[in-house]
Amino acid sequence: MSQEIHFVSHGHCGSIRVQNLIIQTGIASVGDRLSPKVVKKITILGPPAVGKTSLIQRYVNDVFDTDYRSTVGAHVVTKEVQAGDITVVLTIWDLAGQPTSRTLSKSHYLGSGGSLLIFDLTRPETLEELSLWAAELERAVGHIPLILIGNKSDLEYPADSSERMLRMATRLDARYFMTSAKESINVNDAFETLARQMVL
Ligand SMILES: Nc1nc2c(ncn2[C@@H]2O[C@H](COP(=O)(O)OP(=O)(O)O)[C@@H](O)[C@H]2O)c(=O)[nH]1
Ligand SMILES: [Mg+2]
Repeated sequence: MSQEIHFVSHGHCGSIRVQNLIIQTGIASVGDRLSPKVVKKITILGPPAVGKTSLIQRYVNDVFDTDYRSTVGAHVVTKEVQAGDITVVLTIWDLAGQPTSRTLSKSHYLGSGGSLLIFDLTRPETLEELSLWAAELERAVGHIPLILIGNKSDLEYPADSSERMLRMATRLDARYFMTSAKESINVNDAFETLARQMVL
């Protein structure tokens, strides 16, 4: 089950809604059993056009579209996933309006239980830019579970990409995946690995 929340300004408006979600949840029924239900915020970070919105759309709605540019302001979607005995309600915070790591409002990072750091495998410079995003995130919320994602694996990319990705993952203490939002490769694995890391 998924639910979309759109709003035009970030900050209090967004956090109030997320808090409401926390208040409303607590116990979920899974089959004939009751299981704990927790809400976790994950932030999706990375430079423009690496495929952040496409990965979220693939994971939450299982679709791929070539144009998501119209979104204005913060954009949050939710999705429930099972991690062991725990039902995790992921509130997934996309970036909109193409902010940089420094211009992104601090409220966007606050409360994050985990983060997906996304780069474009076909543009190696986008991997290097993730250092800045990771630094700003850590300044705001300390060290949290991170997944490094090299997206667009369906396209041609430089041969040394996986080596460079592994080095960055080691530096960030992150797990890593090569994904394609277009061909639906590794997308569920990446989100669900993060969900498990946040609660288990
Ligand atoms: N070939 C390919 N294109 C992708 C993939 N993911 C995103 N794109 C394209 O890359 C562009 C930017 O994607 P978008 O999700 O808007 O990036 P964002 O700015 O990071 O949210 C769009 O034209 C997408 O269709 C992918 O896995 N493979
Ligand atoms: Mg986007």
